[in-house]
Amino acid sequence: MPEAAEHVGSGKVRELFALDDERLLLVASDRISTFDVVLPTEIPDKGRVLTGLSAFWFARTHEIVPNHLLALREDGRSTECRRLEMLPIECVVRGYLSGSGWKDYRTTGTVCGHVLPSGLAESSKLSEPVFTPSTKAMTGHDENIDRDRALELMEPELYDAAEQASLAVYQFASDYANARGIIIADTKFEFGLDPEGRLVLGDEALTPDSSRFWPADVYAAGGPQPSFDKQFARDYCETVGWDKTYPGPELPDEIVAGTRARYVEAFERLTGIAFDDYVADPEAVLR
Ligand code: PZK
Repeated sequence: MPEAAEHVGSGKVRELFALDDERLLLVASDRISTFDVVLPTEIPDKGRVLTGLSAFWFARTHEIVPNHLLALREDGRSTECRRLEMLPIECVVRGYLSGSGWKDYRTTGTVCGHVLPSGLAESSKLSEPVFTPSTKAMTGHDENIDRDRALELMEPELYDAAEQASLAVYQFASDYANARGIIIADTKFEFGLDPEGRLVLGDEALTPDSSRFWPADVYAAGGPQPSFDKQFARDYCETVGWDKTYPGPELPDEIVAGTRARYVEAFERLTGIAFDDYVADPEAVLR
């Protein structure tokens, strides 16, 4: 943990500290949320898995769009990053119809202004991935918006650049993951501007917390898909009759172990690096 670093923000399962005027430290905890509630039980190494995966993607996509990564700390869960002026929208890309995309399609036939073909089912693969931005809600859920609504918040050139970068990074990662048996159904990026006004990818990228990861071997459109990482925890939560409001249930040891194994499996399949090797030397994901 940083000595005398100012705490500047909290996510549900992450913390942000200022290192100086130009740099931030992003720290990923082992906390897990299901049904939007952070559970009282931690998943050992979850923060390391997500930090390592995000750094892996940053190292492999920086030629598509520059990113905020400066360094990985020895603890494997902390990322030093460039301080940016963040855009006012969340940059979501969907390759499959799920979550709010499926919900919007069912009621309107469209998602964020994209008119989709009729007859699609829940979890259907889209013929082309679509850029479906949302507003950043501090409380409650982000609201899907179309291009015109986004242009009330930002310049069109910047919107178009963020859309193009989002689609390109998603396409790269989606193809990469698919070849390793993982479907990235959708993902959320956060971009910012550096002091020179250049578009830079920030936050965490292409992790199971910022994306839907589905196991490709059991994929079948027509209903919800199991989550690659959280399915054991979700299934357990469903069996105990929890009403999905705070506080959530404690997870038993076998659910913790099974969930940890799935996070580690996603890390190893995608990076091709043994998780123990990452823990011994986090910079292994950058090479
Ligand atoms: C930034 N967040 C969200 C993420 C939290 C909060 N590189 C950057 N420069 C400026 N601001 C941010 C970033 C990044 N990343 C990100 N809020 C501000 C967030 C994680 C934990 F507490």
